[in-house]
Amino acid sequence: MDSQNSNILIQISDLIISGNYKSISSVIEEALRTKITANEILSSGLLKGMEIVGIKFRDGLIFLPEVLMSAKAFKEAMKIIEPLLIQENSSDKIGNGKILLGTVKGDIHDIGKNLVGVMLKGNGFSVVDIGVDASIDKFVEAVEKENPDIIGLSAMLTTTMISMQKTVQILKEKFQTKLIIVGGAPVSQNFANKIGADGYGKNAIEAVELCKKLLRIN
Ligand code: B1M
Repeated sequence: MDSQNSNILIQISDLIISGNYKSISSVIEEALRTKITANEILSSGLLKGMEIVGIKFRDGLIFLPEVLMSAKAFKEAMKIIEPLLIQENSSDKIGNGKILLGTVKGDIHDIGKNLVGVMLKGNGFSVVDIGVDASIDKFVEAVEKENPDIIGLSAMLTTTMISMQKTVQILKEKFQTKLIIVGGAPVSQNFANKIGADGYGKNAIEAVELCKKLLRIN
């Protein structure tokens, strides 16, 4: 990558860190004009920036209002690159199956879940997203209405892992044969095994691979 491209990506990461949601769209447009791909913008710009936001927040260097602005900037950027990400990550397969996604009760983080949805769509899955802070009842109703092939639960807080566990337990009681996958920063393969989920995806790419594997799609 030439130095002009890496400068723009650093600029994008800095705009996420500073939560500059007003300027980010024009810089993303500029990056696309210089032929930087949406995947590069995501991984080397947006996600790099958000990682630093997380570290600064953890270390008490920034506070909730700043993190909210960073999240807003991330979402502004995603509005532009989402269709391109779907294109860049698309397989020629269509009609791979239906995935129901939601962030569990008590948790309002949705950037990671949304990204999982984008990558799934790019790989021919249809996605039904029930949003954040989703109660067990909301999951149950959505499963009854949508009859998805796989239910995907996201949790980003250590405190909401218990919500995830309860949701998986009730969904498994009600819909014995439905496949359930889980993910999110505090979640691990061990935790997934412990709560009886059928799979764990560390990131959006792994989530797609997992859905393909569970539904036996090559
Ligand atoms: Co919050 N937050 N936050 N936050 N936040 C974290 C998660 C935290 C790690 C920050 C920190 O301390 N370093 C920390 C959690 C600590 C813990 O519990 N271990 C934390 C905290 C404490 C909180 C609050 C409690 C703060 C407070 O109020 N005092 C509060 C909780 C609110 C609530 O949910 N009830 C809170 C609030 C917020 C904001 C609203 C300000 C905002 C969220 C905005 C939004 O999502 N719309 C926010 C943000 C932005 C973050 C950080 C900085 C970034 C999260 C993010 O979007 N990452 C985060 C720190 C961090 O993670 N580094 C943090 C980018 C995203 C693409 O990655 O979400 O990991 P990620 O998703 C990945 C994978 O996890 C995986 O794939 C995704 C894509 O690759 N994945 C799945 C996710 N879901 C999946 C599902 C799958 C498979 C894979 O299958 C179904």
